[in-house]
Amino acid sequence: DRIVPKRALLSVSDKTGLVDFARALSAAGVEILTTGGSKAELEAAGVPVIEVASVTDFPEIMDGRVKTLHPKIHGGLLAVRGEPSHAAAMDEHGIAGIDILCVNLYPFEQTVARGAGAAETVENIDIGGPAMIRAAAKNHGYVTVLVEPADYGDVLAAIAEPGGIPFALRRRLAAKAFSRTAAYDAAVSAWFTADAGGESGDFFAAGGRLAEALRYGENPHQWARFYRTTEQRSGVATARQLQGKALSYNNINDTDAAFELVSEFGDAAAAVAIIKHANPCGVATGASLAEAYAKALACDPVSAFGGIVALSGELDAEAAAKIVEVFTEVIIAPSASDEAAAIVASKKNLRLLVTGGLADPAAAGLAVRSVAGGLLVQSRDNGRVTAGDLRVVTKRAPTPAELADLLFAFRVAKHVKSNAIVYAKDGATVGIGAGQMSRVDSSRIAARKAEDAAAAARVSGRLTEGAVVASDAFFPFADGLEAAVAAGATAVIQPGGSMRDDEVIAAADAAGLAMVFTGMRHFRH
Ligand code: 93A
Repeated sequence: DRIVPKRALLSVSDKTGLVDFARALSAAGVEILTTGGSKAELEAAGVPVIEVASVTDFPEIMDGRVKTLHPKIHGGLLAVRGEPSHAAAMDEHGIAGIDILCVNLYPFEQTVARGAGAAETVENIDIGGPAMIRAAAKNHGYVTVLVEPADYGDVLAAIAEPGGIPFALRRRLAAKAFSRTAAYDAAVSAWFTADAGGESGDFFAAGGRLAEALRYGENPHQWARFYRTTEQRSGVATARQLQGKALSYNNINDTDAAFELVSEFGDAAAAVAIIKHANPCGVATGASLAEAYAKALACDPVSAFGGIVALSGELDAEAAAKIVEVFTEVIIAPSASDEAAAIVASKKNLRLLVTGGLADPAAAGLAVRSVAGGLLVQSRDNGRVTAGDLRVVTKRAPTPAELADLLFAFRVAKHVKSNAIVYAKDGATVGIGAGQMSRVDSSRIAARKAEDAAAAARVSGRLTEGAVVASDAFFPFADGLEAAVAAGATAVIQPGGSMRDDEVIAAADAAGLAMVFTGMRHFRH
């Protein structure tokens, strides 16, 4: 299944690595066909080439719009080697086989990105390139197709092996080739539909630009890709990575959760969120990022190991020094001081991402998930409860300090998988219960986590004593509230709206708790 290539066609817009690749092919005895611009580059470097125009016996015409669109090229790419009728056609029409196709396309995406006008953008829609790429990829049984310089090395290495390029490599490159032409056409289509406005509801037109092929998905046996949409939002998709290993699928998912959460607290002097498995294991506000980080870490120092840390402001040296003491996967912040970046640099693998600003929690956007055979698309949860939305339902109203913590806890709960229970005190979470099927289990877990944190910090007494508690959805029974009372909570925030609200309110009154209803639910699954 290996093939020793005899002829290659090189036609590239991005000429990175072209000369070295062509020179190595030539040295391996491969004849090189090429188009105008690529030819000029190769000839200047002294690599022997044959112009496509001399093979087709037809000049490049119409400013290059027609240069490789010719049966002598496409026949050479598509012929099934050893098939008698194909061999006869090659003989009859003087078609020689092409064994390697190396094409990267007119830079359509970059042309759009730099805001070029319509005429220039249209001229950058490559027609001949995708046609050849698709032909070569279809015929991967015989042809090797390369669509980016990153693959030049692998192909040269395979040519050097006995027997030449193996089927497995040709197949892998063909798959990549088709995903490249698909992404390219998606970009073209998105540009055409962008004028129609986002309200048309064509979700696919809004997104789907391949940003990166990831090493694997949630697990190593799953493949994964990262797509960027046209939504202009500060976050992991638009961030700049200053250092560290490539982000994994799980890193991207968790970093998104962390940054979306910390962005809720843009009004605080400083805020920090630490995320593990898409749930926060500690969130806090403070006078400085270092203080907020210490408070967030104290909530659940065990879970924070290997976590993602999001900060609401510029990463400074003091905060950076504290964060690098704990094994951390990713730090994301609006910016980082030089001193802080130098501290992070002491951990080679630790990724540092800067976004330029916080995300707007109130901004509109889309949230997408897949179901078997379909997609669920909804507007993102940009609901935000403020003090004016709250309705006091108990005899006692919350104190100003309780009120601040209630709003803080409810904003955190919005970012915790349901059923979510969040205990908070002094602008920091002290216990988080996430992702349980019953609300009372989440309540118990949150209280138990707070006990663990107290033990870890050698604090006597319960961290939940005098804390407030938030629930992402209403308490269906009084038991969830009674669990909060048992943990020592003094105030509760929840949407309300249960059939048994009266029982829940009565239980709160009996224990002297203050309770407020938000009227807004924050399920998150
Ligand atoms: O204008 S095209 O759509 N018509 C063609 O026949 C054609 N053949 C190759 N664009 C075409 N190409 C593209 O030209 C390739 O995809 C590549 O991006 C570029 C290389 O041109 P040059 O070698 O002249 O710089």
